[in-house]
Amino acid sequence: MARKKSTVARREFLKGVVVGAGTLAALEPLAGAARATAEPSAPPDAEPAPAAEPVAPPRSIPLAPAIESDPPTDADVLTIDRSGSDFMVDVIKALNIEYVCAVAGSSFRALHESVINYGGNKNPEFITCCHEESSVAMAHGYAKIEGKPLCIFAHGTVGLQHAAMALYNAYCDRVPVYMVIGNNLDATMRDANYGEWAHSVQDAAAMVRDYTKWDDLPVSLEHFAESAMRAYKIAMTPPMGPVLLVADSELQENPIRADAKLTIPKLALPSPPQGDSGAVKEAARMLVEAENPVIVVDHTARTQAGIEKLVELAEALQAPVIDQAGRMNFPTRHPLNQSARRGAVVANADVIMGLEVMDFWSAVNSFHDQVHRSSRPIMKSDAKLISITAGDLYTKANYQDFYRYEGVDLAIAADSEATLPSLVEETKRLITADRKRAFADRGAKLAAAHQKAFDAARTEATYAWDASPISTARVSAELWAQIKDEDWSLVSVLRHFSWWPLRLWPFEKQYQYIGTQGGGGIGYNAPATVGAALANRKYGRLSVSIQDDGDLLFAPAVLWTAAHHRIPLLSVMHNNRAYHEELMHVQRMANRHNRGIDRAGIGTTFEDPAMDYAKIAQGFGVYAEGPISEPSELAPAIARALAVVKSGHPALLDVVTQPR
Ligand SMILES: Cc1ncc(C[n+]2csc(CCOP(=O)(O)OP(=O)(O)O)c2C)c(N)n1
Ligand SMILES: [Mg+2]
Repeated sequence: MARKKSTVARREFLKGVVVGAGTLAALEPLAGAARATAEPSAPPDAEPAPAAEPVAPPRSIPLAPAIESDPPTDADVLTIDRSGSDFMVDVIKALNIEYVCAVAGSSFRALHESVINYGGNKNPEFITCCHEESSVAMAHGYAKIEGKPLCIFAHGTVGLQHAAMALYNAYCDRVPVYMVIGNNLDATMRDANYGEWAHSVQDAAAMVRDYTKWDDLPVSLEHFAESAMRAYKIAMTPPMGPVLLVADSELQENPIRADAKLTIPKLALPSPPQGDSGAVKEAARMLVEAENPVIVVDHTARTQAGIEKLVELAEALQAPVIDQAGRMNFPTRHPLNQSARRGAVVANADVIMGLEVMDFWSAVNSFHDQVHRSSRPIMKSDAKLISITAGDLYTKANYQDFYRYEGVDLAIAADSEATLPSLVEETKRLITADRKRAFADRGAKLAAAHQKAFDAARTEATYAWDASPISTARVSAELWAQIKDEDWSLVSVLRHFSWWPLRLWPFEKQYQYIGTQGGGGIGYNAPATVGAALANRKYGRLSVSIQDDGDLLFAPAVLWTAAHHRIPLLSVMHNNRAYHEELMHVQRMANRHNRGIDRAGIGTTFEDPAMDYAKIAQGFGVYAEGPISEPSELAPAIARALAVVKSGHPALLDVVTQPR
């Protein structure tokens, strides 16, 4: 068999790729993360590539003639020096993407190989995943810490099908996820031996288009570069969301055309929309004149600066803040944090302002799940409502994640965090000495109420302190006792855990809490916590997670990903040996139908045999202990597991717990 050998060295190729001047400068991560340099790179053992010379204004240099322009021969061509996938990796590098999470799939085999060899497996580094749902949920958790996406590669058919629910979670959670999928579009180029017919699709993105913000199918490398920039920009513009690029296999694998003028265009992330100045003034006037204003927050703060601006606003007004906990928004032990007193505070309010609240209706109404479902307002009938949300700028129709319509008095279609500075300024400008005195009185009462609610929560936490299985409050307290002096980051969902940490620990920093699944899809927590821990690793933060058993069972092999890639994470299991939430639903139905709850465990509990999560985790190479059912055994086990985590590895404690 004859073999063709390209004569064009990679350094020649690199000369042909010029990153748009200013591309990197525009890529400030939202969470204030350090920026990596992202220049077109060569494999570690290759001669260093010459720096691309920026030429202004055209940002492309024609490639040197390549062997691919020679007349075709009958010989089998086995090697090429420059594939489209190399250029795609340059584009991904220009986006400052640190990691690619993927289950290997031949429809993106060229991209895979280009990342690990051509790209030197650094920025991005390939993270081996065992389920595409885990790849995406890892990206979801990572983005909520880092404020920017990592990349996911997947098969365009079966891989995307596995990834779909995790994409939906990220979509509902307004989180940027950047996905590149492989596909073989040209039917005549599909190799049946590799299953390329069943793994090919006309319109790969169709199945997730309802819950992705944008997708594209670029047909040339130039097109890929433009679409890659556009996708990043769309994903990162509030309301943020997942985006999808289809990288056709031929485009990945074929040699770069000799006449291609490859350019990586500039990327400037749009500054998020601020509220109209007149509307912001009106909102400030309503808040300052109100006797009892309330601020409701949810997906509000993206950065530490956002948290601080919110604190400034609440303090200027001495107004209570109700946190619906979609993000880390407001310090939990701040005297104005009245999240535990929502009913009382909302009932007393004359002005209620929602900042990036996904479900404003539920903030001001109660809903009752009885035979005849009913609801009623919990606010005064003449209370005025203000809403500031980028959600008003973007809604799709099919999936109903936009919640019930709430009629508000003043709706500002803008990003809350970006609007807060002008709102704070206007508010402060309007506050007179008289109002300040009234606000101080209000603040003192709220501070006393906060302390009272906190004391009540502490008392509640002592109930069943010595119970076995262990109470969730005890698990929370034992964990806190050993992490409180560390730079900790709690990366898990807390809804099934009676929210104990949020009720008792002092959360202050953006990365200390990252909200929920978004779409409520179980199977999010385990991989999202690994992704968040991956983001935390370079800052030396201690990542801790409360891990529900049912959630872990969806795709437990993400534990191996954590072990293999040395991702330090302490997972303390909330092992109630059940899909307890669903058990309660079945109990409710059994009661409603007057049949008793004895059989409600059928289909909802994990007993006979109980599962041994320590063994499961150990099987994936993770340090693990358990089952731990005695409260006295918990503290020493946490200490041992923390030592493992501090040495740079994941650890899991299987703690058998009370249901809630
Ligand atoms: C993908 C998916 N399937 C099913 C459900 C329904 N569901 C909601 S809560 C829940 C139980 C989850 O069990 P676990 O994670 O152990 O939490 P627990 O309620 O036991 O504390 C299930 C199955 C869901 N939300 N998502
Ligand atoms: Mg459970």
